[in-house]
Amino acid sequence: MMERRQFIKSGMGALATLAVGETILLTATEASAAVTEPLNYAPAADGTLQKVRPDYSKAKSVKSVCLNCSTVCGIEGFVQDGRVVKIRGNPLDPNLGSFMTCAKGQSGPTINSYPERLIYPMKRVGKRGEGLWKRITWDEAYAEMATRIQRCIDDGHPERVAIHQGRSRYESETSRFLNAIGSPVLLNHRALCSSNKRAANYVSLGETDWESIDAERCRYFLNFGANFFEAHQGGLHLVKRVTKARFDHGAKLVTFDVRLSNTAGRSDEWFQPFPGTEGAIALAMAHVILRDNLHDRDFMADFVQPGEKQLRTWLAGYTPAWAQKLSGVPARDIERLATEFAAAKPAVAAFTNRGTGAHYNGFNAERAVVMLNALVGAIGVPGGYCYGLDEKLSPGRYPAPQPAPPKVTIRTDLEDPPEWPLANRWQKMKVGQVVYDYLKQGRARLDVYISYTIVSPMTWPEGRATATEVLCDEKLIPFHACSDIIYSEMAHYADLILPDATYLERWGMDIRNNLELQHYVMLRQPMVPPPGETVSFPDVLFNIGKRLGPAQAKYFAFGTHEDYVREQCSKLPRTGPDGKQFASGFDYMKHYGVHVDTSQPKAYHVYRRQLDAAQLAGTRVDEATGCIMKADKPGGKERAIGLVVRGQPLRGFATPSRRFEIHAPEVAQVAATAGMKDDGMPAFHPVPGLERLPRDRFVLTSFKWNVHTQGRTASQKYLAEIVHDNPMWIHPSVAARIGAKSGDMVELTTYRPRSGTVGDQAFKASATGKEEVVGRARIRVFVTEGIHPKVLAVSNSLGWKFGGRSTQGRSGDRDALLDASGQGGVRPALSTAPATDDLRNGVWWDERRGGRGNGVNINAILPVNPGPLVGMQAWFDTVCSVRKV
Ligand SMILES: Nc1nc2c(c(=O)[nH]1)N[C@H]1C(S)=C(S)[C@@H](COP(=O)(O)OP(=O)(O)OC[C@H]3O[C@@H](n4cnc5c(=O)[nH]c(N)nc54)[C@H](O)[C@@H]3O)O[C@H]1N2
Ligand SMILES: Nc1nc2c(c(=O)[nH]1)N[C@H]1C(S)=C(S)[C@@H](COP(=O)(O)OP(=O)(O)OC[C@H]3O[C@@H](n4cnc5c(=O)[nH]c(N)nc54)[C@H](O)[C@@H]3O)O[C@H]1N2
Ligand code: SF4
Ligand SMILES: [Mo]
Repeated sequence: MMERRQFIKSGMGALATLAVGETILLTATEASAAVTEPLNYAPAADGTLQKVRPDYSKAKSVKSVCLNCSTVCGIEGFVQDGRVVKIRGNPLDPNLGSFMTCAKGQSGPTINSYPERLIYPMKRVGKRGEGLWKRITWDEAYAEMATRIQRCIDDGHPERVAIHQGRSRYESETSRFLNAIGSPVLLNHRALCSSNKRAANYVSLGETDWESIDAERCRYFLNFGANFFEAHQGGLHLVKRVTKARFDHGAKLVTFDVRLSNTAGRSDEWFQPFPGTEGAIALAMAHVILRDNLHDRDFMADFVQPGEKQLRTWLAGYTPAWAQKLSGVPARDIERLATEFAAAKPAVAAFTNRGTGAHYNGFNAERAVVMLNALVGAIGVPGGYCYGLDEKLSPGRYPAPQPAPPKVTIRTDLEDPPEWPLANRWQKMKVGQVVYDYLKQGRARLDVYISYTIVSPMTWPEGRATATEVLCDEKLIPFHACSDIIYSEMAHYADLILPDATYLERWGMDIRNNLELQHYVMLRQPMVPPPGETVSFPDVLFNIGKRLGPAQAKYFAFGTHEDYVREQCSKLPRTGPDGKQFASGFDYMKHYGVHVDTSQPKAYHVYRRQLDAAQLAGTRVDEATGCIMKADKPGGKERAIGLVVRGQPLRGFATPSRRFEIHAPEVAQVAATAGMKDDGMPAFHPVPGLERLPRDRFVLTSFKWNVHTQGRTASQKYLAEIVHDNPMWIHPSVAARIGAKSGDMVELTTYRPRSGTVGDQAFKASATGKEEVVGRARIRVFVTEGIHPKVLAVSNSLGWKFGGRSTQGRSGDRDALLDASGQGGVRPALSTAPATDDLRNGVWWDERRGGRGNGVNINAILPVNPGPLVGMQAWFDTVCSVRKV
């Protein structure tokens, strides 16, 4: 032990002074390299931290894009003395349209100077997961990765190289890298996030994964499980417009959430459905709308499949009384809400988010909600359920440097698992949560696993069981390189750590749906240079690419990521909206941060657009369906490109029938290939295991805080100060039952899901058919009326084991944390600035100092549970029991 200590530096603070070739032991209690004092503080003469008042008038302004959540707001940063001292919104971002940001946006710069950032590339020297690292050079890191990847290519197995990304904004860059080497295995997080919602929009509308509600003009919002006042992929943008609509013309907001979220609390009416019954409520509303003839007869006749008559028959059994029995929401309220919604048509919107989607039956439930808009003719109309066109970084508008590698065409089970045939149907959504099980089962083999902005041991189901087990197993993952900004649980299980630049220190193009219904694009540019030896991940990939054989290297000859982005901007205008002239599109973007294409009208009534003569050339009309058919080439396969409506050749929807598809024959066909029976209608399927839930069993759900984003923000101390622990919300009736009050500790036990009801098998169904425990956790409770009596709710984002003192809730001088063996902390001589370190006394929630601690990671005991067809993780369906300890 003594000998070992002589060459091993210990603790994260030591990282800052680590020389190349030196070894460091990173223990579970400490995390990374000291950089500078916290934002807006400076060390005084006596060594204490003093708040300094920044003078923004002297600061340099840099436009960029926030990425503290997936809403990606346009921002403006103010830089002084090499530091970002302030962020505000960029009003040119059409979605944001103001100087406002949320609390997370404000705290973004704190991550730049987090005293425990990773700043050097490091190579593992002990056993994987032991935490023993050697500082290496980037040349060594690139060479090692290039050699391993080249071996896969030379062996004819490029698909053994995978990139696994969480909320990345670099799909264009990562795809280029994998296309160059010939691997299709770009794994992502969509099945954990929103794949049911995306699939539902695609099935119904045919051409978008995401609605852009024309909220400012909307009169009635029916919100099924979106918490857009706190979370939501675009929440800030929606809140602004919903609020305006309510003030301007008294728009009504109705929310279905099992929990009194901030959105529920700000709604005109809040209903708490039994989990997984949102689809039933939507179907019953549809029943009422048709029964009482409140629908838009013309729109349905012209544009909806199936016809009104068939739909009436199909909906007949889905009565409000039936939905009340399942959901607990009173039938009279379902009747009333349906009537109000239809009366306010067409400026109305029924929409969802994960409260509806993250269930076994989420795909159909989402479809049923989207259907409500079609029944009342609210699709694509002012104030209604709209959608934009061209919301991708298409190479036509944003060209990538040439030559670009051809798209890889091979498929593998890992990125395209055959059990979930709708996962990759419209866009590559994958079924990320089964990846580790597949590796375990030998269904796929990987030689090189590159992880980027993902912390599966924290944010994924069975994170600390299956994910960690596989990440530790060198037979299953022979080599793991992790790009991260802090020493996360992902980095801990890597062989190579690739320290990244933060979103305020790097380049990138960004785009998302625009609630103003026009195409736009944003530029992310470094506000300050990346610290230490951190390198932006796309540059890491490009630098590896340059070291591969000539067949691959030629795709990376263009230069750096900055050059890549410059090329992507090359077709953008050079004259600004205020008449300013620029030398290039890149310069335009650097100045404004945003470009909005105002040359096209707002995307209302997309489906009513007329087909022009060129589009109509060589077409024929199918008499039975009214579809305008065209072959892709002479004698080639015909497909519908439009619809004849009242004698006019219109574009219609981009579905196979060119109609809004409530009935989607494609879903039925695809389901059959996977051995499932499905009639192609958004029928209601109860969640297996949640029907007739025994009195002592509950449904465990989770939710997101307004000041935290997934596994991204716990290291931002100002946010961790606001929320650092996550007691479980329980209803007073549950509290009485188990004899607990707020603040008491309880033991929570979770159980594996049972088989499904539509011919499918739960992915990891209990083998015996009997109740099987997934895991147990101890957690404090918060007793509140604001939760459904059968639901227990715990937030995610917290309970880190690694990541530094802010995430781990550990305060103090790092040297004071040293244990008897000299480990667990940092020797004073090695720490850069312990006296000015805000984490020293600032982490007042440290349990050892009488604080409440850093919370519980609930994902450790949530089962991997992909729903049928799309494969989205049924996060909110877990059966559990609870007892006081
Ligand atoms: N129980 C429960 N779990 C959930 C959810 C839930 O509702 N309930 N929600 C799910 C959802 S919607 C999603 S999208 C997933 C997301 O979960 P993930 O896919 O894991 O994504 P993040 O949490 O954003 O990724 C966090 C990791 O990225 C690192 N990181 C942050 N910024 C950077 C950077 O600039 N560069 C690099 N290289 N790394 C960075 C962080 O340090 C951390 O290690 O979580 C899911 N997990
Ligand atoms: N502050 C913050 N903003 C974020 C994120 C974040 O982590 N934090 N993450 C971003 C990402 S990646 C995503 S995917 C979005 C997610 O955005 P949302 O989907 O809006 O947020 P969630 O918290 O995942 O779930 C929404 C709501 O569903 C409720 N819910 C849980 N179970 C049920 C149920 O059975 N039925 C009903 N009706 N409701 C239920 C929860 O109480 C919660 O309020 O947010 C994005 N924005
Ligand atoms: S909502 Fe907040 S955290 Fe998300 S992108 Fe906008 S400012 Fe950043
Ligand atoms: Mo997400």
